[in-house]
Amino acid sequence: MRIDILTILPALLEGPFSDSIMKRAQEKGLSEIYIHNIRNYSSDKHKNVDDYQYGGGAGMVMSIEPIAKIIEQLKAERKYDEIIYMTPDGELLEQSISNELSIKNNIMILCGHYKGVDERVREHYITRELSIGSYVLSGGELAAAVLVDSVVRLIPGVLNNETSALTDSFQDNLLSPPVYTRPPEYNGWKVPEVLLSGDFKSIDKWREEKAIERTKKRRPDLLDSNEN
Ligand code: 6GU
Repeated sequence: MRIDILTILPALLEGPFSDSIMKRAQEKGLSEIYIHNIRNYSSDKHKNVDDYQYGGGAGMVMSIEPIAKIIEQLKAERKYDEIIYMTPDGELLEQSISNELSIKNNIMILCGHYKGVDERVREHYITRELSIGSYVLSGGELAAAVLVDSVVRLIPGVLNNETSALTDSFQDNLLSPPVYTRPPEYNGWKVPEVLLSGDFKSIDKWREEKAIERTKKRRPDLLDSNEN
């Protein structure tokens, strides 16, 4: 999968993809991530990428021109399955959306800033708008990093069996059960007996019960959505 991210703050995206699973996915050739600095496409002599909004009001708006230029250029090179705009007023990101995106070939992601982007960009180029939660971030970059991480780890071959995405929280609308590792007792705090029993049928049953119990307590909304 190829992912192109358009941003005015490329430095914010240097870290998240250069370590751990995201790094390995790129090394294995399973994902290619390109960061494009929108400012490099500004024809303005001051390299401006924003302007005052028509009609007045506080806050700058990201201009259409440099964004259109880079989108047109990338679209001329290959077909994009989705051109996503990261914005707090977008559709709420859920595991099902990440699953859907993980089987695409080419995705473009535009990171919003200031008061947002000129509406004509959204009307004419954007195919999908996503938010990562009901709170406001300074820009779309951290949200884009969250989206890309959640998608790339689902690409077949990125995770090995031990870290398989199939057992993740949310994949079956359940939170994960508690986990333990050595030592079996620390400071008098014991690992549940059943996990040491070697009886895998009982262990599976215990894990399922705990997953349901935890979901009921912390995210009952997930159980409701199972019934739909
Ligand atoms: Cl996608 N962008 C911004 N700026 N804030 C957010 C968000 C996105 N999702 C949640 N808050």
